Amino acid sequence: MIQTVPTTPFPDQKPGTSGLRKKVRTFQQPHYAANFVQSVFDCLTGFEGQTLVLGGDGRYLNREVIQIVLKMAAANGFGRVLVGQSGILSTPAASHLIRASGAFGGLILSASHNPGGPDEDFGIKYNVGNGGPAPEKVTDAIHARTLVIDSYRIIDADDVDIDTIGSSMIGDMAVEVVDPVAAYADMMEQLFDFAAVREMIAQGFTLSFDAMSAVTGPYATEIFERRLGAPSGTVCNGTPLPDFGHHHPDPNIVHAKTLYDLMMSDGAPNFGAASDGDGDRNLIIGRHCYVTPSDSLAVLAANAHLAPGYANGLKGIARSMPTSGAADRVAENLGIPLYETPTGWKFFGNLLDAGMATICGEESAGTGSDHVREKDGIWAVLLWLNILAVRRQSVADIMQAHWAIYGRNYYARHDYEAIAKDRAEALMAALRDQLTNLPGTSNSGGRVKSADDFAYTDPTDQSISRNQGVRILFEDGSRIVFRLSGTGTQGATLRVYIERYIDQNGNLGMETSEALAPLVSAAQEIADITGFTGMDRPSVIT
Ligand code: G16
Repeated sequence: MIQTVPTTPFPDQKPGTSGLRKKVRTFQQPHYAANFVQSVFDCLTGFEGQTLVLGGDGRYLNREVIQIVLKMAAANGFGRVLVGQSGILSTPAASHLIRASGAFGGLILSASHNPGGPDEDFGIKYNVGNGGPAPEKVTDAIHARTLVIDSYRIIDADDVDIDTIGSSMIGDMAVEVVDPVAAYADMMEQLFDFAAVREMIAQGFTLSFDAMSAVTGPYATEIFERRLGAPSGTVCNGTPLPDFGHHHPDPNIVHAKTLYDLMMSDGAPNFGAASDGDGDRNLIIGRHCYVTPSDSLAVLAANAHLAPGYANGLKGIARSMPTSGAADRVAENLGIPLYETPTGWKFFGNLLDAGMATICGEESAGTGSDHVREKDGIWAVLLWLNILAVRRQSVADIMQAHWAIYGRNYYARHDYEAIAKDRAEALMAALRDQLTNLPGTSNSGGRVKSADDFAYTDPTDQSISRNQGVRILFEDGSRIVFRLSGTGTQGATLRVYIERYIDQNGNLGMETSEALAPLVSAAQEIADITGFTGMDRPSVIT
């Protein structure tokens, strides 16, 4: 029986860079999740009788919210829901399933790389029919709806068995529980030369993949161990756990420290990689050689033609503004366009749909292509493996060879976490006030050439996004970018992105911290980070 449940709005349901992310306890308030889901449905038209894809990264609250969504989808008139077995679907696999099944859209339950558990984070994200995150006009409409919602529709029914593959009905709606891995793994086999990678592994190439007790465990085990023949144990932390085993499932050198230490040790395997909570981010480390996400994008773009799925070349490369310019040089060399977008994968979706770009990437460890409309951690690992299988060089040798052609963009991101929101906003406002005065002045980083607040005009629909981060550009091509994170759930996070370019004839072998030291001082001088935040050093450097 369909029930219409009266409710009152929650004032804090504004979706961020990728959906609504809040503490689990916030989501546990009566009606909280239902209000948001109904607000999403209220902003959609024409979904009656259509298919919805549903799944999440297995974090705490995943199963409960899956049941709520199933009953609400039935009450609102969807014809069918495809749900990943046990509620599991990685973000890229959900994107693929939406596209492959011709679904109207999908709900992905995840707070991505944020920790999980009763005291940690949960999230709900709506993806549209192209498989990508809802565009800003949709998320704005959802937010507006959350502020006035007064009821939601739900079916009074028993919970559905989501652990057994097969079909059942809730009211008039079919629920199909599907294997979350198979279709995704099949797509990967189409894109990459599995035979070459299998042979490389059979000949003794070793790898270690850290699934961080998050969603990629089942995907990695199927692909790396079963289909590519890597020995069992290649995948570490391979079972998705509701609290990610107390890991912080953010694949960077701080949170994937065990992998990092292994890769820097004498007994390091040839290749190490990790992915995040929902499987869209990646970390790549060769033996004794960490690869920054910005460099990884550049190397993948320069070598993508070595994989069958990209043998015809790339149409274009897109990167988010704070991502280093390493990929720009590759695009120039290939004679293809380079697009610089604001942070947020949704900005790439339009370019991919329009056939303007093939490969996209972000400094925040996201890389992907036009095979889905999300970034894709396992995809990035497989493209690296395909390249290694063809080139038969170590990761370190590939990096050296790359810099010798293109020069090196030394790069680091300094995060100042859990700052009081008003202090962070005051810091950004003070920076914006200086924009016109900075050009021509000098500081530890050298002479400032220009300074602006990044704005982007989408070439596909001419929509404009303003205030996307303050950029300080120096005369020698170095750059500092200041931006507030859109994904934190506690106070504000200030991100300071620092980049210095050294051309092919310069010193390509410096330590990153050494290369960037003058710019780190300049960031402090320009933004008075300590004065505004009270912090004398970043919480995390990646
Ligand atoms: C999300 C978006 C990414 C974006 C990131 C930025 O990542 O999908 O495209 O780069 O947020 O995070 P922040 O605003 O904190 O810098 P994810 O992996 O959290 O979905």
